[in-house]
Amino acid sequence: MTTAMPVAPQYEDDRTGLSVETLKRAFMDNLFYIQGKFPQIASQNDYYMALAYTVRDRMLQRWISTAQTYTSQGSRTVCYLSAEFLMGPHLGNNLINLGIYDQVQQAVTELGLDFQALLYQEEEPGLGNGGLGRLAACFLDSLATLQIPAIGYGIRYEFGIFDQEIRDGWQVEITDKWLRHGNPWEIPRPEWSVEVKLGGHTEAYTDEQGQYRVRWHPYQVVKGIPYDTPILGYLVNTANTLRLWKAEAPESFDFTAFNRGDYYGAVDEKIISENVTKVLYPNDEPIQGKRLRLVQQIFFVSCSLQDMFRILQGQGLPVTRFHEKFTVQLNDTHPAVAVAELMRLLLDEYGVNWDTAWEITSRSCAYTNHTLLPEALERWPLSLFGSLLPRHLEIIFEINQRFLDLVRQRFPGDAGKIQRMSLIDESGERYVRMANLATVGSMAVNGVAALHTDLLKQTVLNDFYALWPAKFNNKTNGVTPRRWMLLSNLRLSKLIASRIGKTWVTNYDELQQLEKLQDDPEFRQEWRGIKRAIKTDLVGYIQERTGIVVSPDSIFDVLIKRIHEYKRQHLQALHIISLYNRLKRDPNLNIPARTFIFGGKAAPGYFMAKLIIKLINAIGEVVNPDPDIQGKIKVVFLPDYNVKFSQRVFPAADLSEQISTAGKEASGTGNMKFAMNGALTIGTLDGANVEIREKVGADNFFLFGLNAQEVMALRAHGYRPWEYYNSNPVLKEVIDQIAGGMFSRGDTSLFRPIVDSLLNHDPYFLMADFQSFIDTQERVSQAYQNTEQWTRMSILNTARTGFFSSDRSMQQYCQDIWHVSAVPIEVKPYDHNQA
Ligand code: B1H
Repeated sequence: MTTAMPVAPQYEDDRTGLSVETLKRAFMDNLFYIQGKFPQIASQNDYYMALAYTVRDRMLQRWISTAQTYTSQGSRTVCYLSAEFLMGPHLGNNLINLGIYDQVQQAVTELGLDFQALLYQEEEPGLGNGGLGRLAACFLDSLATLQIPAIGYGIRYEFGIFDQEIRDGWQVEITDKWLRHGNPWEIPRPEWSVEVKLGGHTEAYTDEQGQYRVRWHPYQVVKGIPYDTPILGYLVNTANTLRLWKAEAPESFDFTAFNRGDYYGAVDEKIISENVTKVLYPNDEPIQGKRLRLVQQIFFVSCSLQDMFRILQGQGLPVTRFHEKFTVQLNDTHPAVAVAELMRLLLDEYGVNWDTAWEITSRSCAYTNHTLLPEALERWPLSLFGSLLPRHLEIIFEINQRFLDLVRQRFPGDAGKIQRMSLIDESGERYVRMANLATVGSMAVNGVAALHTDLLKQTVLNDFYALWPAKFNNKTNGVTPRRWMLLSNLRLSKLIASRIGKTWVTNYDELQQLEKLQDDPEFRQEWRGIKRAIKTDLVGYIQERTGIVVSPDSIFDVLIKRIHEYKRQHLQALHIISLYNRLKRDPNLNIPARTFIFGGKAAPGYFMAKLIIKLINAIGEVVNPDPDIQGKIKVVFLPDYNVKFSQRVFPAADLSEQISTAGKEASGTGNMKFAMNGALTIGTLDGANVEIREKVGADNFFLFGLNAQEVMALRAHGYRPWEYYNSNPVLKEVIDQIAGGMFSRGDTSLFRPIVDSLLNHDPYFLMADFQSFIDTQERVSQAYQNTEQWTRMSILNTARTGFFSSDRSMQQYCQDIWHVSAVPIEVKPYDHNQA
């Protein structure tokens, strides 16, 4: 437009200004113009929305400047493909990263509103199951903070992870309607919609140049619409994009059905298409092999890759430079079909030859493995895969043939290797192996903790490691100190800042300066005072949610994570019962009071996990009201564990339970959040616990149990859980009490599956680790009584865990895998004349 436009106002702009007065005016304006409400009738949610829009306005300029800069500079960009992004509430985090938390708090308070209540009003986008999805969210925060051009690509599930209620001790799942009040953080971009083909058949033909080509005639087409959310870095101008795809029916398909007079067919088509992004599969770790899940995968992968080609072409670059412009990180195998889809786009849509297409693909993709659990390694029945993705299956066969030729050349006569490394599992019903596809099609493969990467090389991907040792690398996970310290533990962050300044928030090494303060009694006292204040807040929350009264002077012993047998929540249950037995016998036993706090969701179809929840609640019902033990033990199962709730719990913990069977937990990230917030860990040598212990020092970590080698050896030599039961009277008593109905009002069948599993198979070695766990818990109790010493250990945990900042993880990915560098953003003031 060249005609005269209004000139930019000279006074502080209501959409960008940061003074308290301007913030107040902008907030009231948004209440009026966006929510259409006036204070007398405005709901808490109206106020939340008005505030969210006020904050979003202040991000938009940065977001647009960032996009302009990346476009004009043609910046190399990280594309992080993940089926899950567990972002947690945006509002508080955006305030922190914008650096306007205090002003906004003041503005809202001066308007007579409860600031914390408004933050709490936000319905969190629960678009993930657990650690894997939350890791993706931490990575986006760090990438923006490091000013790295990055796009997070995923799925805009209409229903995220279910809400959990506890009724009569059992988990009940409630649909997560997170979008019901609208989502102020996203902007739909229908103009960048793309189409994804499914089903049908392929047809070979020869093009005008005499080239062999393939045409795919799909049975169905689904339209993907991108929804963008800005991801702001901490105190920088960079605002990257999280782009999530929603599925809809393409209009053209409706019309064909309409023209046939098939109204219901047309509507069906619409419903079928929209189902694609309806709901997140709520299984953490084990996969289910459902057709719709594969549709979700190809849907978001194809949308995202097509979007990258649109960007590439928008910058006037040829498709053959794809790998220079983009690096595509596959977050586990859920997006692994990207290898085949990128090949297909290059071969069939852009007419690139095979060798060039393969070169581009295998130089673009990199794969992160997150699990060694055999049942969690994704495989798709060949028949299902081929019926949905006939062209991709052809391409996978071709990749496989070429790949196995290479293996035969390198390892002649090794038929076992061929069988194990093939992209197709032919041992029974045929399957496509997604981990093998991802490994073959990637330039780099990484595990998520040092031990995990070692085990990956030694076991699951050992053959691939022998073939391509240089492809394998470790990238230990991290968590963002913005959300997990600044935002969730503002009081501790302020204490730290009062002594070492504020720059530790982005220079994680600086936390080490706290080490010397361990000797400062005044600092220790302040440290303890903060912990106690936070615990007192949690006491109120626990009472509100469960009615259980607990003491802030007890040890807050916390086990929060998805419920899974390998994570061994039931080992803690056994410990509680043994402690209860001791106290019943000797009520004057000299041990500090403990509050056992649990939280976590079980996959809806995972019977044993649900029974473990019931067992924990059942123990609480017996123990909590028992006058004999004088309130020395309280057992609390807090319902509906999610990001929002976890932000209250990590800072309040004294003891972090990281008790998985060694070799089973790839990394863990909750373990890092606890340690950074000054909780001590009781844990096995599993996942990142190993590195946490190395960093904080063995004296400041409560180690127990078998290590991964010992677990494997015990399994190999024939493990007999019965023997532990027979030879350990403490353990025997506990098991007999569960079996005998002590926690089920005499019902001896209710917990039988747990007892039987432990006595007969015990695949996660609870019986073997029991005594070591009990003994170590006793050491914890003793250590807690030395208050000064405990505080020192707590300070050292915070001081020495800066390494677990996701900034460090992201720097390592950038250097070793992605080869991208920072692109600082200058914010141009909004110019009405140019708009
Ligand atoms: C992790 C998963 C996972 N590993 C399948 N694997 C899923 C697998 O919906 N699915 O099908 C969902 C999730 N999640 C976790 O990743 C590991 O167990 C943790 O140890 C690790 O810290 C986390 C992040 O790397």
